[in-house]
Amino acid sequence: MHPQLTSASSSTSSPSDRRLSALVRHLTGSSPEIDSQSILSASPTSGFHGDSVFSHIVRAPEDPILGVTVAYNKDPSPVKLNLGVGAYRTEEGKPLVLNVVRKAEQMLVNDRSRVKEYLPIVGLAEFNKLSAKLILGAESPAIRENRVTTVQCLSGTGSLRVGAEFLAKHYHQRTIYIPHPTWGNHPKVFTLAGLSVKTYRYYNPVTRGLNFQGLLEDLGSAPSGAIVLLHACAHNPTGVDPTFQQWEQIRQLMRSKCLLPFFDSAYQGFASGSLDADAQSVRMFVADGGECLVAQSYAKNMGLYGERVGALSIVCRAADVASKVESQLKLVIRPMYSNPPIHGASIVAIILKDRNMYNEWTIELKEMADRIISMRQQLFDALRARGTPGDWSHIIKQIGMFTFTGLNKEQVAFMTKEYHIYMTSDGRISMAGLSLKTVPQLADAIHAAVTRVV
Ligand code: PLA
Repeated sequence: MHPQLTSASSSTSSPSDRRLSALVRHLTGSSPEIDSQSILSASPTSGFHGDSVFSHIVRAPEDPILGVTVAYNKDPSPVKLNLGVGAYRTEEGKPLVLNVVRKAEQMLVNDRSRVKEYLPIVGLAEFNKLSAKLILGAESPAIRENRVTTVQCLSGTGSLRVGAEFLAKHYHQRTIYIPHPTWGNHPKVFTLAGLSVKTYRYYNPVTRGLNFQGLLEDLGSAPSGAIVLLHACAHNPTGVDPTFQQWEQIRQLMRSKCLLPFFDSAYQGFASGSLDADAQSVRMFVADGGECLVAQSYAKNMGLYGERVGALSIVCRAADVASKVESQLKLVIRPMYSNPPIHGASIVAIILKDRNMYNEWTIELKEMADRIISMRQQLFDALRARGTPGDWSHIIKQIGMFTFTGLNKEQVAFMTKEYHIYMTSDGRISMAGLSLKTVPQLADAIHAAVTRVV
């Protein structure tokens, strides 16, 4: 043993103190050798007094949406059904990888010239251009005039977060109005980015439709310049969207008050089956020449959930502004995750730039949307056949991935306990997780819940 270590082994110091001082000497260079065995053998608590430095930490609750999957995974029942997270399932209840995505991946694998170099901070240039075109339309004057900056981000969530951080740093109004209710992650994303979150009325639980009057009143009394989060289509969780005429009124009101639109487009193509129809709200706001932000996700419409592919576009009034905005977006992204992943964005770029691949995609997308729509009819018919009390027409009126059933927390808990059906406690069900085989099970469960649990 090194003499210094030996001398440290006085009878007054404990073995853990000795290990510690040996480590200090080693790290400061005063001891070239060290009894590494004694350090490695130190048990986690032996050298330090008291508990873990993290022992005060309280257990956080599971996420209200993703936590449903955690509970579902723990259930050993063979009939369990997960209608919590919005993830598309086939008629056989399996996750779906689109054929066109498999093809694109094969092309990527076969192309030996492809490398794994870092992408630029803003991501894959081709992907960004094509993404802007997809949401704003091929003929968009804003794109033609170079007034749009688009950066590749980590799916819809990452795009919202980057946009929010940018606004918190550079926009004069720090308040964002989000609909009530909205996707549960919205308030967290915006608050953590440094914005102050307020809500505007959106849903009327009595009509199970849009509270249009409330929406107009709340946006009408928002301070000038405030940011407003709008679901581009297929509002989550309500499945209720404004009509074209209502969008037009919202646009006029927002422009007259200089409210800044921040669109969340997580379901383009999923609401109606048409990519263009589902982008109408966004395009209406861009057509008037005004400014807005759009967060896009390819999780649902291309089934790229875990690849985390999305884009943030900021539409500006002038090209030089857009280019300065982009320079600042880079400063937001670089310290956050440096630059985005390459694989998913390459898949999207291959599909969007080739006419045949694109057409194939739209067919597969329409099939998914149509299957969801047919599940609405099936569930509605099944409840009617059972004479389930209540008006269930909202199931066929609502759009997109979810039905906001109106079932309360207790009824949801009952359905999970008695029927092994998993859904979020606000009564939202993912229609994309249903199949012909499971509709009767869900209808039985809803019937029992509304007749037995008040
Ligand atoms: N915006 C809205 C309105 C969403 O519903 C979701 C996903 C996202 C953004 C983010 O999606 P992404 O980051 O995966 O692109 N909402 C899901 C999943 C489908 C989730 O909660 O993360 C949901 O079940 O509500």
